[in-house]
Amino acid sequence: MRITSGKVIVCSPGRNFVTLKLETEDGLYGLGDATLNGRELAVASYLGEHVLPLVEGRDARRIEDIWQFLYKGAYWRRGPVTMTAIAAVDMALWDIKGKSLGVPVYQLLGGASRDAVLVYGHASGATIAETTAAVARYAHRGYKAVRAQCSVPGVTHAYGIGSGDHYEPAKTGLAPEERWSSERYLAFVPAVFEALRRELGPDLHLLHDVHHRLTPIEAARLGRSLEPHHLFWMEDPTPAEDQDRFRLIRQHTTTPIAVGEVFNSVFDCHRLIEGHLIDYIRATVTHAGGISHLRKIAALAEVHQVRTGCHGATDLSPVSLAAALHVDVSVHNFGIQEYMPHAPETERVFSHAYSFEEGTMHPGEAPGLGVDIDDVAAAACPYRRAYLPTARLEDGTVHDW
Ligand code: EZ4
Ligand code: CO
Repeated sequence: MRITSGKVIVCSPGRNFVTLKLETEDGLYGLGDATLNGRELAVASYLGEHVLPLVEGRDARRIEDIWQFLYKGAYWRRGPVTMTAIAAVDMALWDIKGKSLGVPVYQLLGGASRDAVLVYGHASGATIAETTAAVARYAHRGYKAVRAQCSVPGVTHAYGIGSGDHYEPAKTGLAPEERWSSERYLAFVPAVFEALRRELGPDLHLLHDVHHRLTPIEAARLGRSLEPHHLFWMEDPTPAEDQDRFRLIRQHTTTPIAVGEVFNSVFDCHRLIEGHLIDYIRATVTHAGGISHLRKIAALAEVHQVRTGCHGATDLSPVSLAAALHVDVSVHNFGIQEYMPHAPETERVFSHAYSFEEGTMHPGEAPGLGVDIDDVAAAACPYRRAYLPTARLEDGTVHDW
């Protein structure tokens, strides 16, 4: 079953997405998500200029062989641009294989390990009262797990504060530079979770995203101060370039640790996993080399009792969310899946078989990944340059956003 052509579709239905469509001589096609938020055209170019000429003519059934060929054959290994492009090819090939065999992809991954996939939603507010009301709205909609972010007094931009129940960090045009104070944040956050537990009780799973903004010792302090409010996890407490630094956080707190939405291979997290320094690995399909590579990360994690918690923000397209759900429902060591519903404009371009019910999701029973793209609707939404924000400390020093 030869791959006859590949098309890179760049569109902006509410936000930018890069989608790969691989077609075979049998008339089947598969979709892959190649969206790298704020760097979309770099991946589109890498795919179009370098990857697709190597893929056309190959046997679409040889998913692992094509993955290894694109990874090892580039000589220049890893990196988000390269791995996102490989991920898109891999997703499209799993989609094709599922369609050719008439089964949903999760059946090819060992079948379902659970009936449905626990997901968490994103709540935020300008004040503790607003944040509590936002979390309560999610609970009323059936969510069993909610991420809570709150504006910090004296900080002009805390991470993760949306308008209403919508949060979208990328901004059209050049990136805004935000100001940040870890001191003000650390002094304030425990009160947010104290109020949430007081108002909403012990049952709801509460999550929080630090977004890489603390030093290891600051993160240790935060984790310890949140212990009475028993979080499901504290996410990305510190940047993970030096994986061993997580040992310090681990030694100081029982608050569970999740990390890895920016990881792009098992080599970014094998020390974290083998050292039992984290509880959840957040790598996801699009940015970590596709279904094939994410499954290897999940397998290593399973050996060390680390569970999965795939990134699932709106900058991961419905193709990526579907692929994550097929992995989530099949791997034994699934933990939770992030879920931000896509904008109505996005839903008009991408139709999907996955569904949400009572705080859980299921990938559906459609053959392949179960997502389709409306090429005409996509073409009506041209790319618009957009960047993620950047951050500086109060004295002007560049900080992690
Ligand atoms: O900032 O997806 O947990 N979710 C997140 C996201 C990320 C964006 C970056 O592209 O941290 O909101
Ligand atoms: Co995050």
